[in-house]
Amino acid sequence: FQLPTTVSSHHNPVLQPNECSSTLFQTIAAPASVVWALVSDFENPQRYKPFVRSCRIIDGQANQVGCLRRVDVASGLPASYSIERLEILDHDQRIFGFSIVGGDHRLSNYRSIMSLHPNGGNETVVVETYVIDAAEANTKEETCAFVDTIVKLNLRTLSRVAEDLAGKAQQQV
Ligand code: A8S
Repeated sequence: FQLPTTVSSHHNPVLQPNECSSTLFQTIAAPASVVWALVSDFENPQRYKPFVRSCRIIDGQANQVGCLRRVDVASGLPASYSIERLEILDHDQRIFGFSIVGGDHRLSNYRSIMSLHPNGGNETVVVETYVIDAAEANTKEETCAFVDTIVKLNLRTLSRVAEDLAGKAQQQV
């Protein structure tokens, strides 16, 4: 898979010495429109993020850049909630970005960008790149390993939910 040059800067961030970053890929057997409907719904991350218990917009208008959501996560995690800002929502290029601006967790200065790429047939490649400050008591490797685990699980769940939706849509034809 060749990343289009139009989005390559999003996935090749310039890092400060205390930051770490990772890029994850997920191929999904569903059309980009179906995947995009899930990814771009800033108000409803629980549709594909298994740790999210509930979410509501707490400032600004839903799905307008700059709006804030409060995400409450499942018990058993090292945090209970997160405040997140919508940074990029580009429906033409299918690019979505958000940052974490508050909460009771230890993720500092987290931001993530996802881009969707139709891959022939009815397949979509999702590329997600995040940048985060290395947590105070942890190394960059530990911080990224923790975040990788969460993001990979989200992407795998996104794949399952989107494929499920695409399959159902086909049955209705
Ligand atoms: C995302 C990505 C991340 C979410 C993390 C990294 C989080 O929701 C969870 C556990 C935490 O300790 C931090 O795309 C926080 O949502 C599952 C509450 C922010």
